[in-house]
Amino acid sequence: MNDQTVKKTILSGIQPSGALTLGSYLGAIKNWAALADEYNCYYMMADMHAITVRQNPAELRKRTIEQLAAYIAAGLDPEKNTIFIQSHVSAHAELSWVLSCYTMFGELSRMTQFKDKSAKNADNINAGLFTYPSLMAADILLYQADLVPVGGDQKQHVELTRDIAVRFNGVYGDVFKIPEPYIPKVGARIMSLTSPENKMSKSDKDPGGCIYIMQPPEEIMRSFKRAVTDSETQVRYDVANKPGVSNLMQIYAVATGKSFDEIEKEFEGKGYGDFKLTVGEAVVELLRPIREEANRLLADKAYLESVYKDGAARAARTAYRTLNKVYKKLGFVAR
Ligand code: ATP
Ligand code: LTN
Repeated sequence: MNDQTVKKTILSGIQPSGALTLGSYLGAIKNWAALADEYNCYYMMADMHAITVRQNPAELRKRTIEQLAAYIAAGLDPEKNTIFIQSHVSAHAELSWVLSCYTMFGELSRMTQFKDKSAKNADNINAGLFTYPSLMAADILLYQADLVPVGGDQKQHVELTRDIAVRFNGVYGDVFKIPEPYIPKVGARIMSLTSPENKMSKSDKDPGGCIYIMQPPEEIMRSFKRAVTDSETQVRYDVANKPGVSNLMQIYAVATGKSFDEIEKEFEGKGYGDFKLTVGEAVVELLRPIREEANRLLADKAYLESVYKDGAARAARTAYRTLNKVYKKLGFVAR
């Protein structure tokens, strides 16, 4: 038996719609690197998803490559993981169309991300923003993924993918593997440092609330010093009453591996000033090697190009196998 038949498959992706944040690192990427030996892994730069919101073309191109460098710098070995750019494997667009015919208007209307993004982009509520989950389902189902490692905000999309796959299989037999979301216990929802009731998000209009993977240490420290806390002085995990402090505790816990109990003890009797500095320093040290390695890789464009070309060729082999099967089941005449 070869690897493909023994190992389970993983697929995930991130849209190059902005600089990568600490949220996407802790919620998603950090967990990916550890899975390479156990699973057959596919990770992509979801550039096709990114254009559901208007992008500057030069920026999009640049960010896609920066995201690739960050993936590798965060520990994704291109020899062990298939890393590719979504638009390079046209099977994604093709299966997306098919699946949009098996996705219901009502289902898409219930997606919280669609509701949030329509509110934020009221002048551009385009059809792609609405059918975004059908493309995401295509991404996942093309590779017959067993697991989809994402942050908590993407759970609803993975659940819809399952519903679409079950519906399709119900009509045509066992075509798709039914995937499961894989969400970290801690770090699945990192909040903004300035408005801890909102998710830290790369397209956030308030950059002070966000920490970026590639940000210099001084800026990271400045953002942590300004982080919103509350009028008490006690470091205690209580999301409902102390959202700012609980968010900082969550960040510190994932950065250091400490439990909430240990953190509460560590800062007993100390003020928030000390606490914010310590969390900031832990994040600086967590991100430092990633930033340095990403910058080193970005100076070697030929290497990065070889990674995404090789990735797309490998991904396409699997993707077209599934797409051909789907077309046959649907009754399309073979090309
Ligand atoms: P955008 O603002 O463009 O919607 P985003 O910053 O919300 O982007 P995504 O590209 O949507 O980030 O997410 C990339 C991955 O990181 C997804 O798996 C997502 O669930 C996860 N993720 C994003 N933000 C966070 C966060 N604040 N906490 C934990 N996980 C997150
Ligand atoms: N929608 C995801 C990005 C994404 C994705 C995927 C994640 C696109 N396709 C397939 C997992 C599997 C987001 O992070 N906003």
